[in-house]
Amino acid sequence: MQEDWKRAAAEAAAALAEDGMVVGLGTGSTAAWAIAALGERVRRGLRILGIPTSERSAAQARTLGIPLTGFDRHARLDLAIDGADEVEPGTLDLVKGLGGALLREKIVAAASARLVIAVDEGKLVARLGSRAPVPVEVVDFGREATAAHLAALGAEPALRRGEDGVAFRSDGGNPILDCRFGPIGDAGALETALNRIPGVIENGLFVGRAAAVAVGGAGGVRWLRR
Ligand code: ABF
Repeated sequence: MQEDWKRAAAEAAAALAEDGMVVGLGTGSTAAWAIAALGERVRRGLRILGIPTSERSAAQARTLGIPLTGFDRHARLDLAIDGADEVEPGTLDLVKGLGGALLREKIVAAASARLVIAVDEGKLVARLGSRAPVPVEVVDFGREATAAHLAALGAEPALRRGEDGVAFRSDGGNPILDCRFGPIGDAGALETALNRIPGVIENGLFVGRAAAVAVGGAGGVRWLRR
C-alpha cells in the first residue's frame, strides 16, 4: 500500500520533466520510483540529462539509459526530484538524509530552479523532528567535540551504524550523527545553527527549498505548493 503511494507520488513528480531539462535525481526508495518513471519516459523519447545525488541513483540511472551530466558541464539544474523523511505541510520544510545522501541532495537542491519532493502521506508531520532525527554529516576529526556542540543545541547525537555495527559512511566518506531534537520550533534557525558548528559539513533540514510536494495516499496524489 505505502509502496503504491510512494510510486504514485514519484510518477506525478517525474511527469514534470520536460525535453532539454537538466534534472536532479534524488535518493531513496521513493526517488527510485521517480528515476524508474524518468527512465521509461527517456525510453519513449524524452531528452533530459540527469545529475544523481548518490552512487546508488547514478547506477540505477545508467541501467535505465538516462544520460548523466555533472556540475562541470551544468552548474544549474531545471528541476530536482527527491524524497524526504518528514514534510511540514504548511511550510514545505523538510527533514532529509535518513538515506545518507543529504549533502549531495542539498547541493543539487540549491542549484535547481525547482525542488519537487515526492512522499507517501505517512511522511507528513505537524512539526519537523516529531519522528525523525535530523541527520548531520560531520568530518571524522574531532567528532566527539562536534557531537558535544550538537548536544548543547538540544540534540541527542547518535553515530549512525550499519546493520553490521560498522559506522555508516556517506558517498563522500563521512560519518553521520543522527540528532534527535523532538519537535522543532524554528527549523530555519536550527538549520543555520547546526551549520555554524566546526566539523559539521551539512545537516538534513531543508528549509524554504521545496517548491512543491506530491503526496501519495489512499485518495491518490495531491499537491502541496508553496
Ligand atoms: C532521500 O531518501 C532522503 O533525503 C531521505 O532520507 C530518504 C527518503 O527515503 P524513502 O523514499 O525510501 O523513504 O530522499
